[in-house]
Formats: sequence, structure tokens, C-alpha cells
Amino acid sequence: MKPKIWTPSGVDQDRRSLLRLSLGGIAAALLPGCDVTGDPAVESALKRVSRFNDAAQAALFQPRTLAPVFRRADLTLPFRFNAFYSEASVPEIDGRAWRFNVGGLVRKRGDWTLADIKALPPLTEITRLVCIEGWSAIGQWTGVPLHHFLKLVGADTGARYVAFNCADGYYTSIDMASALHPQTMLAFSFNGAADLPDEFGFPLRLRIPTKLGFKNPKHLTGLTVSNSFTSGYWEDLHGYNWFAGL
Ligand SMILES: Nc1nc2c(c(=O)[nH]1)N[C@H]1C(S)=C(S)[C@@H](COP(=O)(O)O)O[C@H]1N2
Ligand SMILES: [Mo]
Repeated sequence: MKPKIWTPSGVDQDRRSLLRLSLGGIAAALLPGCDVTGDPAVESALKRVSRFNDAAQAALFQPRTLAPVFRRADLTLPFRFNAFYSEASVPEIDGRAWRFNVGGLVRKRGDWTLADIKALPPLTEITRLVCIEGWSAIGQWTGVPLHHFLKLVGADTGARYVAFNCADGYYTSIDMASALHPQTMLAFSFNGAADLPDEFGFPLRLRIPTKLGFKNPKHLTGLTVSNSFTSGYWEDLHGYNWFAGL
């Protein structure tokens, strides 16, 4: 019997056809002097390989294995900024008017103020943020563990995804196993300051040290617990792998 593989699109496919597909995709991508970017057939083949990688990473993910933690002396100072725009264009959010909207498959839908979130028992950790563009930096984040927050709002933790929206139009989503990982947090403080600095995601960001930097959305405006797959800003724009585990 051929082994069946679960893919996030809900389609069962056998390993052989996926392998053929992936080798075909790689061969096409490596053809010298042959411009295949933008070819819809190649794009969709590569996208399917990336979705296969999502399923493989999800299957290999160890919910209890911790990302490395560091000491204060290891902090990268100054920390590095990154966004799809320059530092001069960072959104300035009014923390008093700001609300965090919780929706989807949760018992308690609704808006949270920053004070509500800061009143919850916090976790502080020094971890490394790794950007796909080839740099990393060590920082200290304080926030509410996401597993704790999801239980507070009565989330269906059997659902597949937690999706995030941001004040700057950025968006991404993560798998539920990673959302429940003990180091995943809704962070509201950086390097011991009272708040997150504007450039690093004021007033709230996701900090998830088991995934690449682009899975750490800043300037959060809400989260949605869901069983339907939604992708992310860089995943959609550049075909970055959605699971993006480290
Ligand atoms: N809202 C928002 N979040 C974002 C981004 C962005 O452009 N907008 N960029 C992502 C990327 S690619 C990286 S590497 C990290 C950078 O976080 P930092 O500025 O704290 O280093 O934020 C991520 N979260
Ligand atoms: Mo990044």
C-alpha cells in the first residue's frame, strides 16, 4: 500500500507523485538560461512542493522541544529592524485607543485593551530572531504565553490555525501546535522596557522563537482561530514557506 500523506489543503496524495512533482520543480528551476519565473505551471508546482514541506515540518514539529535561550550579556544591541517598509514609515499607534480583536473559533469573542493583556501573568525570555534574509539578533521579550491566552478566551485548541492581522496591513498564520508551544507569546515589552518600541511592534507582537522572523507579526490588531487556511504577506508575495520552522 502506498503511504498517504496529509496535506494542509486536505488532499491525500501519495509520496511518489509528490516526489516526481518536487524533482520536476527543482529541475525546472535549475534550467540554465531558461526563465521559468512567472510560468504558472512552475509556480503552482513549486507552491505544491512548499505545501508538502509545510506538512512534513508539521509532522516533525516537537511541541516540547524548546528554542535556545540566552543571557542578558548576549543581547544584540542595537537590535535590528525589519519590515516591508523603512524605519521612517513605522506606524505610530495610540496605545489607549488600540484594541486587540479576538475572533473565530473561541467562546469569548471580543476586544482586549493593552491594560487587559498586560494584567495577565507574563513570561520573559531571551531568544534569537532569525530573518530569512540572512541575519539574526538576540532580544528579550515579555508577554502572555499564547497557550494561556487561547485557553482564557475559550479557543478551540483542536482547530488547525491561528491567523494574525496587523495595523500596517501585514498578516500571517500559524499551526495550532506551534501556537500552543510554551515559548510562543503575545509580547508587549522588549529588553525590559515598559512597552514595545514603535519599530519593534508597539503595542503587541507575536514572538515565536521556533519559527523564522516573518512569522513574528508586529503591531497586532487581532487574531482568528480557524480551520480554514489563510497564508501570509511574504508567503503570498514571495512564496516563502508557510510553516517556516527553525
Ligand atoms: N506588522 C509587521 N510585522 C512584521 C513585519 C512587517 O513588515 N510588518 N516583518 C517581519 C519580518 S520579515 C521580520 S524579520 C521581523 C523583524 O522584527 P524586528 O523589526 O523586531 O527585528 O518582523 C516580522 N513582522
Ligand atoms: Mo524577515
